[in-house]
Amino acid sequence: MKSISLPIEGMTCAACANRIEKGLGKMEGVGQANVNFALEKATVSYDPSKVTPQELQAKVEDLGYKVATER
Ligand code: 9UX
Repeated sequence: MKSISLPIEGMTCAACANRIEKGLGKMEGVGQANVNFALEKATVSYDPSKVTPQELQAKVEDLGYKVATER
């Protein structure tokens, strides 16, 4: 498992963080997904043979938020 930190933009209430956690957590190859609303940051452990950082980012965007940097 690798771990990545993604800066998230566009979360306007704490439930947003939960939505992202659930969405990422359901993905194939994702272990733990933690989203900190105050820090606007997602920390995700994932299996790089099953899922890529690009796919994690795409998921966040599907949910209606943005990842602040390209990865
Ligand atoms: Mo709060 Mo976030 O009502 O998508 S959950 S704004």
